[in-house]
Amino acid sequence: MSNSPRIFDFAGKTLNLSESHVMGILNITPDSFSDGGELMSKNGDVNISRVLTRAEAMIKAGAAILDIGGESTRPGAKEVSSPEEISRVMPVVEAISRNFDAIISVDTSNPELINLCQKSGVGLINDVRALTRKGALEAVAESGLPVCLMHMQGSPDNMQDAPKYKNVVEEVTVFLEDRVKACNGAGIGNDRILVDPGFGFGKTLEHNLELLSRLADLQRLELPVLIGISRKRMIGLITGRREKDRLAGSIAAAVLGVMNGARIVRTHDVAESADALKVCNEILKIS
Ligand code: 7PM
Repeated sequence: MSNSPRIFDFAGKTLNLSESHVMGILNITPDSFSDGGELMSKNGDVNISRVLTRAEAMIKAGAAILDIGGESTRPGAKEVSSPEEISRVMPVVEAISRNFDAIISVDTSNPELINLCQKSGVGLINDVRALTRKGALEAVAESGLPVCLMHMQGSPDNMQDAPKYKNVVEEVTVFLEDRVKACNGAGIGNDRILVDPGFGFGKTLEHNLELLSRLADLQRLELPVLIGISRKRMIGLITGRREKDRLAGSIAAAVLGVMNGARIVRTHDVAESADALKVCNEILKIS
């Protein structure tokens, strides 16, 4: 964990990943009432002016990246059609790209959406399926965009049924290693890849704790690590709190993650996370 500058290029916008940064979550789905639900009206239309207000607040609060998602990956969530996902995400991408200069990440597994991202000011494809959907690897390769590869055991509709590992840290690392090789084979260089252990995606509380405790083992991949723990069930199980009351627990987990090597933290609570990461960054600088 060196403190020498480590510049990552998000399609023209750069971040120094020797420090940690906040990625703010913008969910454009009708079911995520605790955060993004109100960004869509009942009839399914995206409320662009509300999205822009939320985006601006996140940027002012310190988000370096905004992660825009139109598909719910909650356990048991219904799959969204490709045209529906595109009609949720693209107007938001275009509006944010026109109005702000934060890095735009698109949370998708859909090659048709990935194809539209290159010319729309997007800086990162964030895929919880690690480019395993047919055509996704080729679409990212062709786009020239960087990608975040996330580990998941199973699929969103069955992943929490009975997650099982012999050694969760090892299996997650090997999976990510294999997906990095697949990317390299398709022409996506390591300078365009981030990795994410996928907290809550086919993992029990114990698996999540082991991953967080040994997150530094992922440094074996020599790639920047992104984590998403914000308000997740693991925080609820530990603290006994409902989703909206999981801020303190989420911050503790984020800080532990950064001190174990994570450099991008995906979160609903940008202002609080940005303050916490400023403290982490000062410690990283002197260690
Ligand atoms: C249940 C599971 C409910 C997951 C909600 C979620 C991540 C992500 C999401 C993550 C990356 C949520 C999520 N989580 N992308 N997308 N890493 N890279 O909390 O951990 O929003 S969806």
